[in-house]
Amino acid sequence: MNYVVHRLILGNLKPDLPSRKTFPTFNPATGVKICEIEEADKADVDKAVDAAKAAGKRGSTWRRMDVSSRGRLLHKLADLLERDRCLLATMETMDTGKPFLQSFFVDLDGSIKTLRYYAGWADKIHGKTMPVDDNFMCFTKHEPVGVCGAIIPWNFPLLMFMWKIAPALCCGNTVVIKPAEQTPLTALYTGALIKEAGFPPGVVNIVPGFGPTAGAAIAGHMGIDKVAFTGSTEVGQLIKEAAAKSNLKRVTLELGGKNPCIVFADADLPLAVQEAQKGAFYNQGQCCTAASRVFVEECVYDEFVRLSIASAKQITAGDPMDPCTSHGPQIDQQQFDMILELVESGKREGARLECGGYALQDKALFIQPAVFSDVIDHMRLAKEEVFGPVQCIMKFKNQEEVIERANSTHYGLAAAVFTRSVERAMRVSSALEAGTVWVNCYNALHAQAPFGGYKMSGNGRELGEYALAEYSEVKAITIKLNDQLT
Ligand code: TXE
Repeated sequence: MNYVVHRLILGNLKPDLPSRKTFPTFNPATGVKICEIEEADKADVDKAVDAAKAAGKRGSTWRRMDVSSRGRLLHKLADLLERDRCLLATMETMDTGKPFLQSFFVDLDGSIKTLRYYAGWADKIHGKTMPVDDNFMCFTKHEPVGVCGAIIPWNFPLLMFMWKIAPALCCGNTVVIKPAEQTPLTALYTGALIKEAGFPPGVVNIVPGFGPTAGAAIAGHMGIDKVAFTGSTEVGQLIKEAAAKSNLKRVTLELGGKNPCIVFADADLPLAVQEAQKGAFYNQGQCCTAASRVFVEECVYDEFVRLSIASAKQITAGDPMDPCTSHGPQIDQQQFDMILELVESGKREGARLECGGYALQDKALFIQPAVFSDVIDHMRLAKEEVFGPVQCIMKFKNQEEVIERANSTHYGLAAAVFTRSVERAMRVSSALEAGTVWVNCYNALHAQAPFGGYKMSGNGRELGEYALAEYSEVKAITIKLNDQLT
């Protein structure tokens, strides 16, 4: 295929968009170019912001729309995703390399559920009435923030798109969203579905382009009132800086993690092995929630390592479109090289590579999942986000020690505890500095539950009721009452 996908800016825009450049998107499983995408730059972001502002201004169709109708539009979009589920899953697999069944069941399922969850909220967002001193009546209204910018990564392109637009739209905002340059396809296709669902023009504007150009233009834009970002911690810092230096727009960040997964001796060991490995290798290890530090109590350590090696050896990498494949390629050469470099650093620093950790020669960006044992806290493998299929297993002696070690990181996104003791599960999950703690499970994410990080893993929460606050302004209205009436 060699055609150009036109930018889908759904505002009142003329086709004479300022930038005419294109960029390619590749299938990471084959290295073959899928198509060219028209590249949005700063001038396009300006136009998208104008369209978003116009769509959200007082008196506009979107602002006047019944809240229940807003909810219906989100449901309609979910219906269209269900209708085109197979196509979207295929596109997602071609663009990211993730196994088709995962695209179909996990990414599409999560995307549809996120839309439906926030569709349900659209007519349930309300303020409070406060008893105030003296003769006044005071109540709050929750209003849209305005134009919401969103910058998303390549590891879950469609799902991240929905995590950003669904709460924003349900609260009545308009959106300018930039998909990652590696994976623009499902976002662009969804643009057509948004149009088909009947959202007014300009409510969602999609600007595929690169970080330093289109992304930076969003972060520093004077006309954008809030920006939501998912990506690296380094870029998260740039986003916050750009927000501070422009208009102090609100910022929510979902960044990296170095997530501890703690396995106590009383745990169901086969379950812990299976879940910890799912945590380490899911989506080729390209998850901010990846279980990248597995701490195992010393009396079950050797058994845990043995079972983990046996399990990792069973994983076969292959064509992501084949339903039997559970492991695909890394997203691009840069990520691939970085992962193998970290594997080398682990070997150099004295960790024991038990299996995998090498490039599959015939398959360009494929890495055989690696299990390292004897990883020590000071090693790079134990400190840096690998973002690849590398499991690091470490030993611990007691509860206090492991909590201390688990928390000794700048990150605080997710954590897991495996134990049969409810009391221990409660104590340890309370002590862990992480936005999410899973007990006897891993990667259990739900549209209803908040997600976000402590420390340098981010600011704010996505999903659940908590996300509504990120996309709403609270207005307090105070009315002086006639003294005679009280
Ligand atoms: O991330 P970037 P990259 C982590 C993971 C990975 C590393 C690098 O450790 O190895 O980040 O990945 C846009 N202004 N995560 O380079 O650059 C970019 O176009 C505004 C964790 O892909 O942060 C893309 O849309 N935007 C993560 C998005 O930011 C900019 C998911 C993410 O890209 C920009 C992905 C700029 N100056 C990577 N520069 C997670 N939390 O799930 C780039 N972007």
